[in-house]
Amino acid sequence: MTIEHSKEVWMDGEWVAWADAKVHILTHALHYGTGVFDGMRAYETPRGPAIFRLREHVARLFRSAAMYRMKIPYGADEIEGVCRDAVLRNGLEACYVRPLVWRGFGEMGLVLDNVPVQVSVSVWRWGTYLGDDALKNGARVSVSSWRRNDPNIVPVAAKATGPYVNSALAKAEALAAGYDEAIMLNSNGFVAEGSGENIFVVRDGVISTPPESSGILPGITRQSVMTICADLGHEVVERDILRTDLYVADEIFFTGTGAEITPVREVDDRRVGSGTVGDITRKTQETYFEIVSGQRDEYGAWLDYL
Ligand code: PPE
Repeated sequence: MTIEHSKEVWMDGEWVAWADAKVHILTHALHYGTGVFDGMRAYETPRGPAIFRLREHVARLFRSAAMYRMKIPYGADEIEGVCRDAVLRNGLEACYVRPLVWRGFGEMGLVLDNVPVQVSVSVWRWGTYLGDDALKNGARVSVSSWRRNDPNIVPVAAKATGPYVNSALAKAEALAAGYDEAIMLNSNGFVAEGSGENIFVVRDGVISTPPESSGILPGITRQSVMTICADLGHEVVERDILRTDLYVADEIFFTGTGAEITPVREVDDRRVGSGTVGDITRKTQETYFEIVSGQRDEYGAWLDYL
């Protein structure tokens, strides 16, 4: 589905019209995938739009850039300011915010250090990531034949553009087979994550999620959900998860900026638990939506009001 056009994009210090936000065909990142990005959501609240965990997302952008030997020619506070302005200037209440840092036009070939680093921030309206039905009733997912990127092949803790072909192949395979999303195993055969989400598995009241050392993107929603679940009184453990753990789970859910908290109702055509959304998933999702919409003062520090 093509996205609805917004008004303005910030590119290298200037606000440009949506239609003019263009790059040269010899952009290094277009050929070699040499870019990093982040993604956050702005939500509508009673006090106007607020960006969820803006500071943490921008900090991760800088860590991603460092892993790829890129020096962002702006400070974190400047990028945070641009993200805020982007939402306001585009007149959007709820939207997705995408800072992108890429190797631009200059030198070609497999060099990094002499190619200029460019930066943009775009915003657009983005609905539910896996569909309204999946958000409400759960997604149908399959274990991918594609393994997750390995941290000794490309940095996986960085949110980098090129390595997302791994996710795109897994997602395309899942969609072509009639599923909503893919779950990828890592090169050791343990569950890593979805193509664009972290994963949580509940059994006998204990919530498990793969550790960062399993080669996942250290999700900001994941970290938030670990806090929410602990605050709700649940034990959360980071441990290696087997594919078969998915088949005997009581509940499974995805977390991500796009996916928010999406229940999983089927894995490889096997029903998860009773096949309906479980209590822990439901409560966690409800709490998350209350937090992002500004209804939970105790989590107020997670919202950056514009
Ligand atoms: N793992 C992967 C592979 C991933 O892409 C995401 C975010 C996460 C985990 C969750 O991270 P976080 O958003 O910090 O909780 N995926 C982005 C995908 C966007 C896109 O499709 O483009 C997102 O949700 O913004």
